[in-house]
Amino acid sequence: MADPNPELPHSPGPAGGWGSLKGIAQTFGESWPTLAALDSLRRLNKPKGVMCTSCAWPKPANYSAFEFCENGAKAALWELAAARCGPAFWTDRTVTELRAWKDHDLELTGRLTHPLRYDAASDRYVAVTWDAAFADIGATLQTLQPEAAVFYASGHAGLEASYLYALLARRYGNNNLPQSSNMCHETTSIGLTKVIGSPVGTIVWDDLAAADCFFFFGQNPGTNSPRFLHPLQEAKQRGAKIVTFNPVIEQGLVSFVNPQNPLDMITGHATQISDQYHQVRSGGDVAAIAGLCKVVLAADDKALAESKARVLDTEFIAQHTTGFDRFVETIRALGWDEIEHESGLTRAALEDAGAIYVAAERVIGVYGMGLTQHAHGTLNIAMLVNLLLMRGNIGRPGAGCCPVRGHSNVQGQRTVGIAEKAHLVPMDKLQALFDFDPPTTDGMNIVEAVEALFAGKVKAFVSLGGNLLRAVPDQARMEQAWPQQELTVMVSTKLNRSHLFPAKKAYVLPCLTRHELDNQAGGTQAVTSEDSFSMINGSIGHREPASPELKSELAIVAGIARATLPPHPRLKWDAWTADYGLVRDLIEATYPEDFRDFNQRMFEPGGFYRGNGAHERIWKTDSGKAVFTDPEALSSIGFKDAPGRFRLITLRSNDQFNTTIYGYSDRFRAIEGTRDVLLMNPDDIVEAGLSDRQTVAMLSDYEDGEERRLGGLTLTAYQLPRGTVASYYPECNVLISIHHHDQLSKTPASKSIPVRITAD
Ligand SMILES: Nc1nc2c(c(=O)[nH]1)N[C@H]1C(S)=C(S)[C@@H](COP(=O)(O)OP(=O)(O)OC[C@H]3O[C@@H](n4cnc5c(=O)[nH]c(N)nc54)[C@H](O)[C@@H]3O)O[C@H]1N2
Ligand SMILES: Nc1nc2c(c(=O)[nH]1)N[C@H]1C(S)=C(S)[C@@H](COP(=O)(O)OP(=O)(O)OC[C@H]3O[C@@H](n4cnc5c(=O)[nH]c(N)nc54)[C@H](O)[C@@H]3O)O[C@H]1N2
Ligand SMILES: [Mo]
Repeated sequence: MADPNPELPHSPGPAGGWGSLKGIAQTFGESWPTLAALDSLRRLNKPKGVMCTSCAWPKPANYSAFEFCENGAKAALWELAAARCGPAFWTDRTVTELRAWKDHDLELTGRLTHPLRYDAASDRYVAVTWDAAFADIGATLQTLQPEAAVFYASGHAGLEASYLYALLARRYGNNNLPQSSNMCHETTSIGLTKVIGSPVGTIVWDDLAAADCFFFFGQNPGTNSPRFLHPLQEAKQRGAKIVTFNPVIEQGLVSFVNPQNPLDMITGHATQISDQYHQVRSGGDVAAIAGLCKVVLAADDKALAESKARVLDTEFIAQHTTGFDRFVETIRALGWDEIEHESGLTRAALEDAGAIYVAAERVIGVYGMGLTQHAHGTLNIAMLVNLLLMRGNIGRPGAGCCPVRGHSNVQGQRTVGIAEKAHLVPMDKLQALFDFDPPTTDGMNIVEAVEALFAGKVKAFVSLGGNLLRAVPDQARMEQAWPQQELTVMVSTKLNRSHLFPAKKAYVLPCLTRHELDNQAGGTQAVTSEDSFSMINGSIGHREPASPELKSELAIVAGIARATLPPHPRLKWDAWTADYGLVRDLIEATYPEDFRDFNQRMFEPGGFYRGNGAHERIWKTDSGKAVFTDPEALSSIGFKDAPGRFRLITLRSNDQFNTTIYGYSDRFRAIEGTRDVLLMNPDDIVEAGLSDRQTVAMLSDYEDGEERRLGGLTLTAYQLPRGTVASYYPECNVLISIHHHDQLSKTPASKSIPVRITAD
C-alpha cells in the first residue's frame, strides 16, 4: 500500500487552500476579464443564477456564499475574458499558419465575435451574415444523403437547444447524434444499464452526508470536480473512511485545505482525505476489485463458521440479484498470484482495503475515466457493481454507485434525445408531436463516425460545441480526413484546433455562453441542465454578451434547421426561439415522467430530481434484477504485455478543461511551465537505459499497422507503478488508435495505450 501522505519527488501542497486562489488569479494574468465579470462568480450554482459551465458536479440546495471551485471560476472567467477574436484577427494570419499554434494560444485570442466562413482563396476566415451562413449550410445539407451528415454535441449546450438539435437530425433523416460522452462515460451508460438497469449513477446529495465509506477508482476530484472535496472533508470529519485506487498519487485525494473555510485558510489546516491509497497498475482494477471480493467472501466464511452476523447481504442478494453463484465460483477459483500480478498490488494491501469495505455500513463507489477508458471498461464498472451488490450497497441511504460526469450538461443531453441508438428515444412521441416518421436505424457513435470519416463516407460534420478533432484518437489521421468533407459547421465560443482544418465549405458560428444575457423576442430566456445526480437546474445569464453579433445555441440550431428542413406547421422554429418555455413544454410532453411541471420546477434550490429506478431498487434490466457479472478477463487493457511495452495513461492537468488549456501549471503534480512531459517510474527509466530529464519520443505499440509517434517529451521520474507511464491529453491523442476502445461502448481506451519509448 502506498503511503497516504507520500513525500513525492515533486512535493505539491494540499489541494485547495491559497494555491487555488492564486491559480484562479494566475490564469487571467494574460487575459484578465473585466471586474464586473467577477460578479458572475457570486451567482454560480445558485437558484436563478448560472449553473457552472465546468463540470457536472451537483449543486447543494443549501448553498454557501461562494458556491464554486477554482476550476469553475476559471471556466467562467475564461469565457468572460476581455479579449476578442474578431474578423480583423484574420487580416494578417492564415489558417495554415495557425496550425503551428498551441491550443492555449488559440483560445487566448478571446471570444469569437462574428459568424465566419472559410475562404479557401485567401486561406482565412471571413465574416458573413447569419442569414448567408444558414442559407448555405441548409442548401449544402440538402444536397447530401442523410446518412452522410453527423450532428455531434459536446456536453455544454442546455436541454432546450439539445432537444431541438436532436429533432433537427431526426427530421433531416438520421440518428447520427454522437456526443462527447462517447469518449467519456458511454461505458457507464452501457455498463450500468446492463447490470442495474440505469444509465446513470444511483446516489443523491443526501447520500454523501450519510455514507461512512467512499471507494475511489480512477476519479480525480481535486482537479476535475473540486466541489466534491467539501462533502469529502465533512465525511472525514465525522469519521468516514476513504480508500483510493489510482496509479497516480493525486493531491486532491491525499489532503485538502478548504478555500471557503477562513479558519482552514489562516491555519493552513489540511484534512487528510484517503485513509489508504493504492497505486494500482493502469488497467489493474478488475483484478484489484476481484481481490476485494475475495476478501468479502473470506470474511463471510469466517462469520458463518463463527455463527456471527453475515458479511454478505444475503437477503438482498436473494431478492434483488441474479448471477451470484457463478460469480462466487469464479472469484473463489482465482489465485492471489494472478490478482497480485494483474493489479500490481499485494494481497496484504487488498486485505487492508477489503477490511475497511467489510466494516463499513454504507459505501459509495466513486469512479471516473480511470475505469471507463479501457478496452474492458464496462467490465471494470460491472466489477465495482459486483463489489457493491455483495453488501447491498446500492439503493439505500448513504450507499450507491457514483460515476462523476464531465461536461455540465453531458448527462442531460442524453436524457433529451442526443443519442445515436434509436431504442433510447421515444420515437412514437416524436412522431405524434411533430408528424413525421423518425429514422429507426441506429446512427453512428464517435468511433463509428470517425471510422466512416476515414472511409470517406461522412461528408458533413456539424458540432454543437466541442473540439472533436483534438479530442478524438488518431489525431493525425483526423487532420487528413476532416478537410475532405463537403461541410463543417462548428458552434463555438473560442477558436480551437478543429477550426483550422476546414472542409470545402466551413463555418464557425459564435454563440452566447450560459453566463450571458439571452434576450429573444419573448424576453430574457433561461436554459436548463442536468447534473451527475440527475438534478435539473435553470440558469439565467446576466452578463452583456461578448459581441452584439452572438446568437444563443438554441437560435443557431433553429436557424440551421429552418434553412435545412422543409417548412411544416408543427416545426415552430421562430416561436421556440422567442420563448424557450415552449421547448420545455415539448420536452415534458416527450418525457412526462422525467420532466413533470418542468417550467414550474426549474428553479427549485438544488434542482429537481428526475428520478432513478435503481435508487429505489427497481432494476430495469432484462431479468428485472441487478446482475452479478462473471469476469471474463482479469485485466482491462485488452492487449498482452511485451518487453519494452508500457501502458500509457493520458492525464488532465489542473490547468485545463479538456482541450481548453488555461495555462502550464499543474500545481498538484508540481509540473510547471510545460505539458510536454512523460512521467515514468525511476526504476523503469534505469531499466530502459534512459535518464531523467532526457528528451524522449513515444511510439504507439497498438498492432494495426499504423505508425503513430509523439516526440519532444521531457522524461520525468515520477512515483508511478512499474510499467505504467503518464502524459497529457490531448497532446497524446496522436498515439491512440481509433480501433482501441471498450468492447461494448466503444469508448476510446485513453487510459491504457500500448507504447514504446525511445530517445528523441
Ligand atoms: N478542471 C477540469 N475539470 C474537468 C475536466 C477537465 O479537463 N479539467 N474535464 C471534465 C470531463 S469532460 C470529465 S469526463 C471529467 C474527468 O474527470 P476524471 O474522471 O477524474 O478523469 P481523468 O482526470 O482523465 O482521470 C481520472 C483518474 O484516473 C486515474 N487512472 C488512470 N488510469 C487508471 C486505471 O487504470 N485505474 C485507476 N483506478 N485509475 C486510473 C488517473 O490517474 C486520474 O487520476 O472531469 C470534468 N471536469
Ligand atoms: N486521450 C484522451 N482523450 C480524451 C480524454 C482523455 O481523458 N484522454 N477525455 C475525453 C472526454 S472525457 C471528453 S468529454 C472529450 C471532450 O471533447 P469535446 O467536448 O469535443 O472537447 P472540449 O475540449 O470540451 O471542447 C472545447 C471547445 O468547446 C467550445 N465551447 C466551450 N464552451 C462552449 C459553450 O458554452 N457552447 C458551445 N457551443 N461551445 C463551447 C469552445 O470553442 C472550446 O474550444 O475528450 C475526450 N478525449
Ligand atoms: Mo468527459
